[in-house]
Amino acid sequence: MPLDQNQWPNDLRAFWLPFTANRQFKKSPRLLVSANRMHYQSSDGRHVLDGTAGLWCCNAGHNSPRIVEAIQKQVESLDYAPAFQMSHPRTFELSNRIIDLAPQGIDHVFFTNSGSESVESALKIAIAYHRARGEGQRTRLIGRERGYHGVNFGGISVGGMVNNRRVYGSLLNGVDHIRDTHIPEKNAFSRGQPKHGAERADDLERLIALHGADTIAALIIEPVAGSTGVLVPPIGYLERIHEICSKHGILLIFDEVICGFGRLGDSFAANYFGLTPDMITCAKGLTNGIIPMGAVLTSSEIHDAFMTGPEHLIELFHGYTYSGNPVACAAGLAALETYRVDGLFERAASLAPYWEEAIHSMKGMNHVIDIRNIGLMGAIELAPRDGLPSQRAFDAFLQAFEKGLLIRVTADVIALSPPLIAEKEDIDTIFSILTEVLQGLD
Ligand code: PXG
Repeated sequence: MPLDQNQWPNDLRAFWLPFTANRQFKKSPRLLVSANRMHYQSSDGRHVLDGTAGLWCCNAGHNSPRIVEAIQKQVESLDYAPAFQMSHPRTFELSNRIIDLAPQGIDHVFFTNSGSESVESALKIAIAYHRARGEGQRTRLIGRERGYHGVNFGGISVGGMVNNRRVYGSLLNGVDHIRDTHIPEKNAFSRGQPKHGAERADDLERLIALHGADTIAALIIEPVAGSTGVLVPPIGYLERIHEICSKHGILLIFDEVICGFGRLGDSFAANYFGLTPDMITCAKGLTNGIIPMGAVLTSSEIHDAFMTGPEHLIELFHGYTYSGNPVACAAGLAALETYRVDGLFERAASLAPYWEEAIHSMKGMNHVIDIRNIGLMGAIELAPRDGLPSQRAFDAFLQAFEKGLLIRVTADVIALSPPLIAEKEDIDTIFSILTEVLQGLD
């Protein structure tokens, strides 16, 4: 049903939309008014297939009844409990459920409210950890070019997406970046992990030689880079990164805000790739995107390094008012239960080959210069228009939405990440709409 006239906002001026072309948007707003499973309904009454799980977060689809009910029940019994020097039972329950899903050796959970906060928390914990064990000179943080780690100062400092950094001054000092793993001249149209590029991990050795390992606290990377346009790690790359970090006592942080909770067909990318980092940052799918919540998962070694000194003193001077909010915890518990009962991680794994076939069937279409995929995520990269980067993909986004499909675009890359409840027919619909869009795109 189209939106009732009385519900339509009469003035769009006050709201400043995040990461949005505000003036274009306000000329022709795109409003979603309800959702169910794989579909949104737009304010003009159209059904829109969700090709992106919201913003990579609604892994169990929309308005999942178990999660909705859990939130309703929780808010009726305990709305809020102070997060400092107090807690409530659900924080412990949820931490244990998360740890059950994490690789062996990851045993502790620190709650935040977003991916950006998870990243800030992990970076601070890394520096404080080294200090706690007498290596206070290890303060340097390393990220990777084209990395996305949220929008706070730590995250944009270790991040490597130019537009997110360049107007914000000098950022954190003592940060450096290894090269990204994008090698289109060798790897274009790879299915799953590309063959070439494991040696890009050795770029970390270059920075170690430059700065000295004993000044470096941590390396943070996305196991699969999401926001920059789905860059899948070359075969052997992550293993080499893990080995170099271990050799030099550098903490390895996997930023799994996108990969976590089933996107690759396993609980975490760490499990998928069979590697245990020192910390994992997550958010999004933790509550199926319904209530903001994030977390940093750490090894016992990191956690235990702080558990010294007099017992009445605070060990880590860090936390948020809403760390472990009861309603968020209820949403998280219900989301994890839904993933388990409905077998959604396994479902993603079993759909991945179909997904791969479907996305690679777009090869040869108008403007397509690369296609990348892993698990239930993928990207179709378009050649940019001369002198007008991003415009062609943005047009594709607008046209897809008109035709009833929600996609994400970043520069000239179309990124896709449907909810893990997708049926094969949904996947077919995604690519038949995209085919129509690309055929008509100049
Ligand atoms: N780390 C990673 C790896 C992310 O992908 C964040 C941190 C920050 O999370 P918050 O919750 O603070 O937004 C993210 C977020 C997109 C898109 O379409 C990606 C994100 C957010 C919004 C859009 O690529 N990733």
